[in-house]
Amino acid sequence: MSKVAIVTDSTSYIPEELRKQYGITMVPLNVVFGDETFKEEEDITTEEFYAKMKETEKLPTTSQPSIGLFEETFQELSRDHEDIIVITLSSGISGTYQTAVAAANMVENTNIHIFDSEISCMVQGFYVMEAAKLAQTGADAKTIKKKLEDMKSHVYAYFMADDLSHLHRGGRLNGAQLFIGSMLQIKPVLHFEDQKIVPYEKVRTEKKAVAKIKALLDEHAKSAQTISITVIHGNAPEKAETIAEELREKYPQADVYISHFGPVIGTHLGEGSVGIGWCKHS
Ligand code: MYR
Repeated sequence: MSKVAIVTDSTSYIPEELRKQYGITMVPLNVVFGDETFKEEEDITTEEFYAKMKETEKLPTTSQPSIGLFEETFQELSRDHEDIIVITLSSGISGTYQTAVAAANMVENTNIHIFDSEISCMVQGFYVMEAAKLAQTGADAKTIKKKLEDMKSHVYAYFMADDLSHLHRGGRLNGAQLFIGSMLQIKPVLHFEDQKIVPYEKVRTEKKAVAKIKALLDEHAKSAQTISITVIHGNAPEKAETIAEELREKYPQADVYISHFGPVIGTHLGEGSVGIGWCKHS
């Protein structure tokens, strides 16, 4: 048992086997269909979610974990850990970070550190996995936090939403006012700036968006000795596999994974969305 417990929210979408192997505790966000609330990963799988999306007339919404759930999780972990490091999705798109901070203030006898990943999905997962691996080797909280801060300048993610109206409707698209009317019809490349989602480049088609994202990756991947890359998809595994295969061939030094936009993020991006995230190690 390591001294430092690692906690993440569900939107890092780290598979359960990996969470078990690395001792990662997951706190789920919720997806809400009408009057039914599902904790993602626990009450609804990604497959069930996308199937339900097709049947439903009223689109789902999402909500952050309750303060009580965070407090309960922290109380439990505080029994046998001196420190708890919590890695959340970006504070600019969800209240999860703030709720974790408020819950941490309710727990005594343990140092709780809340880290804003400023991103989400398996890219947030890069931070979580690194922290968990360090915790397992006995690293202390200060060392792990320093590593997480250092990683921020090496982590990138660009993505496109198949249907921008979901992001717009949920109020999670910033800086698009100037061309929002036309933009709902097109596939701009999106990214995070100051914790928020903003358009990076306005392109018309998915093909062009993916080509742009690959070009942005190339700037880093061609000079990297080691790089982790994740191709993220919203219920579009074939699309992701094609991109991943191409990247594996082009960058033999890279670890290329496929990951997904689960229920909460899928609610905001829609089915068919894709993204690429990477973390340059050297
Ligand atoms: C909540 O209700 O608190 C959750 C809100 C989640 C908003 C998600 C917006 C899309 C994020 C895309 C992340 C792409 C990462 C590569």
